[in-house]
Amino acid sequence: MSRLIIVSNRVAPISEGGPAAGGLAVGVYDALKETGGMWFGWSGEVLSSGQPQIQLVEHGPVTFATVGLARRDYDQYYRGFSNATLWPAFHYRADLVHYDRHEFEGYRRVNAWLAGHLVPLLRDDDVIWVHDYHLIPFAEALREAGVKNRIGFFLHIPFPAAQVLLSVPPHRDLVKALCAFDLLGFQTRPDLRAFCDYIVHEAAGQVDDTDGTQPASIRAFGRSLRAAAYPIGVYPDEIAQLAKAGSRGKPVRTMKATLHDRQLIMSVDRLDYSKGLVERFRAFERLLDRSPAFRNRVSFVQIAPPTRADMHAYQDIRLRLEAESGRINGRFAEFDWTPIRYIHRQYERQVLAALFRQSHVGYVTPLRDGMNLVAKEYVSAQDPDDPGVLVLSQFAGAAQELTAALIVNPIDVDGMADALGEALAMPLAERRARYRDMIAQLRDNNVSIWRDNFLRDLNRGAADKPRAVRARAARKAVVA
Ligand code: GDG
Repeated sequence: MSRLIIVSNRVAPISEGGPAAGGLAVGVYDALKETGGMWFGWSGEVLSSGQPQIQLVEHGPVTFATVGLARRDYDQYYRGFSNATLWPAFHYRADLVHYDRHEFEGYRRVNAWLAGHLVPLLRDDDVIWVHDYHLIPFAEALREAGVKNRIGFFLHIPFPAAQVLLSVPPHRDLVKALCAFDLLGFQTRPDLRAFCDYIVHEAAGQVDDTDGTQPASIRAFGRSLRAAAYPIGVYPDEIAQLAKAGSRGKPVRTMKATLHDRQLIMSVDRLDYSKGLVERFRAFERLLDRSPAFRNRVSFVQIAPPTRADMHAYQDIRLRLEAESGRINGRFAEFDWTPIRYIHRQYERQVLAALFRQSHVGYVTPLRDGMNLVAKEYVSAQDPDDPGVLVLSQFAGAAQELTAALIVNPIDVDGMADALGEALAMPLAERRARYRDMIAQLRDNNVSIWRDNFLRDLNRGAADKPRAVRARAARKAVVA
């Protein structure tokens, strides 16, 4: 069996039993353990002096290969082009896009430099799976170094509509670089459609017809590749176990004691402007404003651990949230009730799962999100006999699958307040029916299935000759 090589910006922190984090890290690590292989990427260290050295750590059949970044590389590749240009643009925030040509050069330079560290570690039949927007030029860099292996790419964030992508000056270089992979994976069909639309209308490329059961075949920039949607999942039964076990723990007992009989609305997000936190706080305020019966009857807990805290846009969203929660609490709080508990800190997975299980509403309203695993984790953690209700943004990738959630537009404050009111009052029979629909969906597409589908298509490409691409220059691509 071929070895699997995972390449991602950050390599999941390694503990005795493997990576400590959940979801993606666990799913990918399982695959690595089965086939044997390597996880390669940035260690998370920023070096102020000296030459970064590659570190190899073996865990059974898996090698973790990590390397630090020099300060300038961190600034240009990570803080700069990845997170100040691509992240906002791909989340449809053209207003926040910052562009500096030197940072783009740094982004390409670091991709080539990382690829250069991987090349000597590769064997001829290794299969390489690259993850996310930090590493778009990675396959191109490997190809330039003479690597002929199968290389796949999965984009965890949305792929924007062509008109939005055009706001990134080197958009053509980026899409050309994506075409150096053999297989591209997107979270949803709309993301795939946006990519194919760019190929046909902006790159004069060709996309074959597909009914969605097979990857689309694409020809552009003199290259042939395939692309499909592979919605990432979770392990719902494991999360349910974790939630049950955590329910007996101290944090949950404390929370229950302070809630008394009030209903609980829960949100958990990295503190990011794409997650729609300000609009969400305002919708909760609108609910209290319009429906006094909910005052002192409902508490909203927002856990928002810090992320990219050395970037201006993130400092800004933090200040705005602190101001909003302070203002709303000042307006409605009583001696024995704080309406919004906003907690800027990280908690253990088990605590989060247990809190999801205790809550009446999971409130997940990003302005844009590739998938949003929190939505899937919330549903997974519920008690099947007495489940809570998921209120979910139509712009989270998860809304394509979790259609039994209450789907909202995250900028429609009144619409979200309506949905919160409906969720808090929803009869048990309807809650159960919606839960059954969603949990079945999550079991049908768990994270192993996601990973296996992607790797099957990547490996299948090795056996087949790429299907002949039929020219359809005059026709719009039909991909969804
Ligand atoms: C990117 C895409 C896509 C959060 N707070 C804590 C904590 N978390 C965990 C959640 C969840 C994960 O972090 C966040 O995943 P999301 O999917 O919600 O969002 P991003 O971080 O933006 O992830 C996204 C994802 O990649 C996967 O493809 O779905 O669209 O943006 O698992 O539970 N975990 C712990 N403590 C916390 O305080 N332990």
